Amino acid sequence: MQGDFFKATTGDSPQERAAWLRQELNRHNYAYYTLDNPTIPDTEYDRLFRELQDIEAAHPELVMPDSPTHRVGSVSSTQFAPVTHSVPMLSLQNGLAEEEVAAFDSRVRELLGHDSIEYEAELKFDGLAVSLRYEDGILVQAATRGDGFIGEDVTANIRTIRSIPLALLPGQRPHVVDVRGEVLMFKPDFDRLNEAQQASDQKEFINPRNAAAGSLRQKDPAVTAGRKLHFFAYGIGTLEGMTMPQTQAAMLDWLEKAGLPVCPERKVVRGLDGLLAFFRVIEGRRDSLPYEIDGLVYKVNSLKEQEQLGFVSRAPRFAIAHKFPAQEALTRVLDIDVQVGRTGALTPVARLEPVFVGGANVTNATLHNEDEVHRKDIRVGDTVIVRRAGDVIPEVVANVPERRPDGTVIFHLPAACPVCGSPVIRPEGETIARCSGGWVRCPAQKKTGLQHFASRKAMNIDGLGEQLIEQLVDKGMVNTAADLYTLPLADFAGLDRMAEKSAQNLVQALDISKKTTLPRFLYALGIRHVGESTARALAQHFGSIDSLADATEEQLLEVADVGPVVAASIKTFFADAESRNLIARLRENGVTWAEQAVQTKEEGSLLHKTFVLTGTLDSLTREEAAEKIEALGGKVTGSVSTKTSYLIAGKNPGSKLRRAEQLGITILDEKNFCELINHEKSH
Ligand code: 9MJ
Repeated sequence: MQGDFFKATTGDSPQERAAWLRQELNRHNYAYYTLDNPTIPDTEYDRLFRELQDIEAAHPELVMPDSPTHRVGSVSSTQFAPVTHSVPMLSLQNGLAEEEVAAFDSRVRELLGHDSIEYEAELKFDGLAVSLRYEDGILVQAATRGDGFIGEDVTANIRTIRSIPLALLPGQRPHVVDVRGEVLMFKPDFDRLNEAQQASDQKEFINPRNAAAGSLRQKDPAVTAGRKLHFFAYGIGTLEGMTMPQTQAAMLDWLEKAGLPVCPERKVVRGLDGLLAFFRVIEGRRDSLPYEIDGLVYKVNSLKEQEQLGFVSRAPRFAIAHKFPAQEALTRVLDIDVQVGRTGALTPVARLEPVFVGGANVTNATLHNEDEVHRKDIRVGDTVIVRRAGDVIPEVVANVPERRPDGTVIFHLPAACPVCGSPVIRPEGETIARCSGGWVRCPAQKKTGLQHFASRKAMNIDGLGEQLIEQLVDKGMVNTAADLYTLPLADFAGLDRMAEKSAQNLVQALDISKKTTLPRFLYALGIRHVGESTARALAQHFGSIDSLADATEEQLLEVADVGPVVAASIKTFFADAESRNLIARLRENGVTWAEQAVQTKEEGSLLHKTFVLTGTLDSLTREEAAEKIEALGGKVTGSVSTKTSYLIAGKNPGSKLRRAEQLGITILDEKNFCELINHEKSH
């Protein structure tokens, strides 16, 4: 769709198209590099750029002196003094697919006349390329890449970056060295910066790269100093007074030895297979890296061979960037729907023209809440930047104001629930608006509430999914969770796409689910703010549902992790006759759980110990492990931090294991963990 969309705005002849592309690309260049305010995602820019390159290749007469294909990077602004790079800072050829990397490898093999090539593989940082000049070991100048030949003097700002040494280490001080690398902003610093921008009503940055660029190109170095920037070195331009190392790997080792930050995630590998294997390792770790990368860079390791290979037009022949699928793309908002969640929360959702981003087709993206829609000013008809990174749900990052059609209207949530028509209420000072119908009147809340009730960590009713619940509610067969346990087999068998056998299985699953635990039951009730871990804490503290139901606010506040908001929510839930009635009916229909031993806050041999679980355990599920820890007074959290006491690592552990290793946290395998629990139990 994107191609057609853009084509529709221009003429058809190659000449007209090329002129339009030049104008567009120059405009985007200006917005990107000079204003630090990109108007389109990189992928879209690259697409337009490649289209212009193709037209110019087919029609050399159309090549114009102002063509952006003649530049490596940007137009310099007048804010900073120009710096001419003594060795140009070139860009890299891009490989988006394995075939392109394979073609690169065979080209290199052919040109060098070897069967297999030694490469140095490194990460491709998504930041801003700079060149740092050290004379006799002292940082004397720092420049951005600019157009590759002339950059901008950003020395004062670069000096504020703490990881950049102002002097190289003694003994490693050549007469002149230009260090090439990337200035970047780490993800947590980016999040903090945007929170601060939002709090002070300033424009947020679209991604860490733009934030890094915007921060580096500040007139006032004090502003740059306030933004946490980092630097990774990956190359050398000019070098005088020292012999150049013989390989890329040795060059990086030397840079490190001289006191410059070099990313440890790098590897010398052999051949295409070696490159692709390292690519897959890094791909798997990408989301747990604290900074953004957009791919890997492969460089022929021998510098002599690099020289032999030389350059083609704008890029070296000895290197290629193997890029991940883009995480941002451009598409159009077809509509803004409003979804009603389990607790009645109304969430605006953008329905999008389908777009391939982050390795998947995206058709919807959450807009979170009404304030967020207004802050980003997203309207139906807008062209927007959508982002889908890792496992994160797709998000609308920003709109592209220039592409807004006439006649768009500001979005507002409806005054009545779109599902049940009950009034929508948004209390003063809250961002979330809710349907006031509750699960009794609002089928949307009823359905999502039942889905939650049946979910794996709640009553774990195997086979009772979204579509079945939809039918059960719509046909009026189920009104509350208690009704699930009274339906005869024949009723289930009569539903769409429900064979006799699946109906039998479902009845059996319902039967099995009746025997549950108090924490699961409490969690299944869907009390607002009572997640799995709070449910476990409440069960341990009160021991029975009746004492919890009768607890005063003071008693509730005695439970670790229960604050005034949670306490109020629990009180409200049990004050409602509907809730008490539901619990009574579930019990009448056979839902039971074992009595739970009451554990007070002061008891438990694992008190004040914090555990994190990763990977799969053989003898018990993660929920069971968590129950055991909490039964002994310990706490289970989701992420590793300096406060973590133990990491329990099962089979196929995730990135948490590496983080725990980095922080020096005690790591237990399943056997150690069971020993710890049994030991503590017997004391
Ligand atoms: C990035 N962006 O991380 C190069 N790069 O080498 C790395 N860029 C590069 N190397 C030669 N790791 C030109 C650009």
